Amino acid sequence: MTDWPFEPLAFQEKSPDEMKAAAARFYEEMRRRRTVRDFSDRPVSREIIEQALMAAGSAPSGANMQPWHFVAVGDADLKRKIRQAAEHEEREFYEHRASKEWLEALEPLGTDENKPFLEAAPWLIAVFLKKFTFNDEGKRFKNYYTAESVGIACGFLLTALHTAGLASLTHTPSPMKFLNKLLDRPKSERPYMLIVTGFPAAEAKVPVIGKQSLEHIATFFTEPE
Ligand code: IYR
Repeated sequence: MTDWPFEPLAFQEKSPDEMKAAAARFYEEMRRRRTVRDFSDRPVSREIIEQALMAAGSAPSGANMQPWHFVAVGDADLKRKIRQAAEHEEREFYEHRASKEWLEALEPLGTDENKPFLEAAPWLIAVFLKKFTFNDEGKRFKNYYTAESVGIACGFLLTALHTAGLASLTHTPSPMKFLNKLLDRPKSERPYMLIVTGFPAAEAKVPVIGKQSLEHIATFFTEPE
């Protein structure tokens, strides 16, 4: 048996009606979230970003190692440097690295190597995956299920930003190593995703794309009625 202290779970039970209503309300809220690529330069207070990052940091993780680090960039000069580096990699991607099949898959999204949103949006949040954690004495601890954990934290973050009334974009310039250098993060951290957030531009448009039906994405095995 573990000696680690345990405490009672602060579980908030809902009535069956409340459960149904809450589940439906959440779905309605989340299905309205769209990835936005046209951002306004309208400022967003640091406090909102901090709250969203705290929600992200509350995510479950392998052995509770919390293998993430978030760098929030609101500085215009740094955003410009990130844009320049990302566009450099993206130009390579669109002109050489991407397969024909990949470019065809991207066609409906209308993306290309130009990333003006990296300067226009008030905040860029670079998410780093920590393969190791170092304690105060510099001892190295391995983290577990890091990709799963950081993916979940990013899901929490996107949900928190949307709930706060912000638009967001998951941007994955590839490779992203330049983020370590520009943001002064150690080699033990792998850049995982660049999340762009702010208000959408007044004229922002999004592609007409659909989501698959429940029947398509899920299978149930239940007791016979
Ligand atoms: N990283 C490139 C290409 C790209 C790839 C996927 I998969 C997308 O869903 C969208 C874009 C870019 O950001 O343009």
